[in-house]
Amino acid sequence: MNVEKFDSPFSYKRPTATVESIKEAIVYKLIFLIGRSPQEASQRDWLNATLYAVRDLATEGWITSARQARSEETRRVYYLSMEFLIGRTLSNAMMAEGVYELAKKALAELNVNLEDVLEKEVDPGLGNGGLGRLAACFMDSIATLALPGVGYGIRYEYGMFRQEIEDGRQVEKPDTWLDKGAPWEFIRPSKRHTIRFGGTIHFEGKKCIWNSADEVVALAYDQVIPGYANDSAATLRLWGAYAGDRFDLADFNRGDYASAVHDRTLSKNISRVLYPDDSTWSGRELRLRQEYFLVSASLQDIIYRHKRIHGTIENLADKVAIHLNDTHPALAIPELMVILIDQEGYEWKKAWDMTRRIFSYTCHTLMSEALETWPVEMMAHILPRHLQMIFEINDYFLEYVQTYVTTDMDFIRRVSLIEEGDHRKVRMGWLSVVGSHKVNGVAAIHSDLMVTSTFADFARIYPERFTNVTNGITPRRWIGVANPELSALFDKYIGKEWRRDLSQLTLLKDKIQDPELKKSVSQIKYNNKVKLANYIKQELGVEVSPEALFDVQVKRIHEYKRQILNLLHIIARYNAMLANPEKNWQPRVFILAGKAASAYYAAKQTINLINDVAKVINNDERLQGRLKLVFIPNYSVSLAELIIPAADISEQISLAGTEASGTSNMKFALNGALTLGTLDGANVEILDNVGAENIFIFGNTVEQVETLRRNGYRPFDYYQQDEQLRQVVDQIISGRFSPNDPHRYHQLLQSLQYHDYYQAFADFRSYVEAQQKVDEKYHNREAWVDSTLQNIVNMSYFSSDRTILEYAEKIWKIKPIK
Ligand code: 26Q
Repeated sequence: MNVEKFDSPFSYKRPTATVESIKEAIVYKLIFLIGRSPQEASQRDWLNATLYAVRDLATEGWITSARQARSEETRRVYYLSMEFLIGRTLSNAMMAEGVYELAKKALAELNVNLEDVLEKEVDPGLGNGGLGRLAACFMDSIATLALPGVGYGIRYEYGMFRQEIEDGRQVEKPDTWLDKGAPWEFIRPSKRHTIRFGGTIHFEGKKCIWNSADEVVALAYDQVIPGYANDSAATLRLWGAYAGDRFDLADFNRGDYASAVHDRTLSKNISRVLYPDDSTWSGRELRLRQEYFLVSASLQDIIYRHKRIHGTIENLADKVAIHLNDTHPALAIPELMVILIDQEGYEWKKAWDMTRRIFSYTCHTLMSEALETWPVEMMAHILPRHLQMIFEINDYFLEYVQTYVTTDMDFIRRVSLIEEGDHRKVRMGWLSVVGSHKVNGVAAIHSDLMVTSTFADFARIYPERFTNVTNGITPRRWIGVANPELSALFDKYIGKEWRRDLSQLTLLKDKIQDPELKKSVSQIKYNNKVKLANYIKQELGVEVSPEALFDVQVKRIHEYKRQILNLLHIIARYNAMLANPEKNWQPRVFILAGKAASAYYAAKQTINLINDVAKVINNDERLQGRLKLVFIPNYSVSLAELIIPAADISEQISLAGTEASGTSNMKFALNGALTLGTLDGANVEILDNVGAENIFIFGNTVEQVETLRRNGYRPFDYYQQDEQLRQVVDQIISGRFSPNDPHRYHQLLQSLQYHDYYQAFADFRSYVEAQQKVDEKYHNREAWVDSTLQNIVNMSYFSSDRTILEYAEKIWKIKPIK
């Protein structure tokens, strides 16, 4: 017994990290928490027992770092995000606590294999893609840097759908991740807030009164985010919706207990399901309710905690920073105004000054069609007081513009928070800019484009407000967990510090010509490819050779990401191989994965086409196995951990100016894949860091894309003039890959021939040429491994620790907990 961590008079048995104590802890959890004997325990029981044992190790540091932060009364950041794609937690937590090997031994002594058990852990899909995964990497960095920060999100009962492929087509199945229990959660029954919706407002003098119509209760579920080897942890608090104590009393009194209870279950709809990325914004009432649910619960929580620590909210803006992960939680701006004015009695101008000091906002897109707007009518119905507040903010803002910037009515109309027209809409992006003191893009090129395109008018009004913070990824998960062999190699050459300080990778630069190191790096890549090949064989029944070049494109399926361009080249290569079968073709495996939003027809067609083409290619014996194409179903964080370390080529081929940053591009390069990409998003900065000899850049630049668009882009001309392209397109249209349904891709291809909004045809030739350079380079395996290493050692800039430190210093103004 000892009492190191908490003041007396308490004493408790601290969990310790030895094989013996971990083994004891696992068995204890198994028997007393799970209620199973070691003889009867299933793999899942062992998983949960291990998880509880490891959770204990992180919990003490978590509680003490939270207490420490409270006692320092320091400024904190609250990261509001509709998505957190945290992935599996156990192996990451074991590494953070430094007990991976110990736990492995402990389990082995119990005749249990750790790796088998890890595979049983669910991977909660509480996000769509990049934005959600970024939030998870940020939480990991906040914890590791011991920064005072809390993440707030929604505990969706159903996360991102499970993707199955039936007959080549995507089928969505519910993701029932909670069915197996959620052993890492701490439920906080006392942390509950009431969220109000609907009803009416009226003024009593100057005071606005909101009589809401419905109420829902938000209940907190906390998750420990352990910092790496620092005895500290951050909190991710996810809100679940409940009916609270309210019954429909009318029903109840009528004796209709069943309907009264039925009504309660309707309340839970709010946190029922994650919305799949709509790609273009389409307003849905439930989504608006979800966004407000997150915002209202989180702000009540923030203010409650602030008052408990400081006893006043007078200093709120000194102590609280709230970050908006895209516009999805932007209602927090009017919400705080409503709290300060209606509840706390602040005068308008003072409340507005506080609000703007508190908020900052990250924009994750450039495509104007993806900017969030809400019909005024819908908002009036669900959030009448907030709509009223937005109108007030708009009046105040437009008056400022007219006084200090311009009286040009066109300009005023463009920057108004309300889009006028038959169906008036609230512009959430504009609201976020106006209500924040800092606005950032997520890669240099994206932030530059923000101030010249989407937000150009606002950059004129508030030039000092806009800034860039290039995205990053956590090395703990994307090397440590995902690539244990590469981690061990780093440990051997430069020690373990790189996990906490990725700039240590530069130490490898001196050793880059070490033949031993080169050999190991290529052996590790090979081993990772074997693992992936085995998975492909097991899941898809397709044989792929780890000797082949693995060319990988994994991400959400979107037209702007241009999976179709990838496919056009694959078919062109197929044709070329058949035309010249004797040539010494570099064997290749093309690997694609990703989900299409369920209502996104073109994206679903793309998946269908990939699978149709795969069927033809993989069964064509004339190729002698030198070309393979596989679509791996149900892309997720855990699949990314398997696929990315096995890649030789990372496809980052979005149309220049469309991918805000990308983050998988960073994960690939850090794991030694060479990028084949356009000058888009963070590819530009990857090029700067790894050097032009170690990356394959192709395609039109942003300027060329714009010129083409301005001058009337005619994809049909490219189709006519490029024989190889024409052949491919004709084949798809003629049903070569869908003989039983020859018209299947008419529409998809027609839209390419006549519109091709993302200019795939324009970049086709340049892409094919770049792919030839890839082959040539791979032929010289020495040169390839050199480039692989150059990629790895030059990626330290892309650590999310660097990213988070920039946010902490430039935007949030927060410092580490002592
Ligand atoms: C829209 C309408 C209704 C419901 C949901 C949505 C929705 C959901 C998710 C809209 C957008 C998203 C996600 C966007 C996203 O992931 N953006 C990516 O963010 C990454 C992190 O900054 C960038 O690296 C990527 O470039 C960007 O595409």
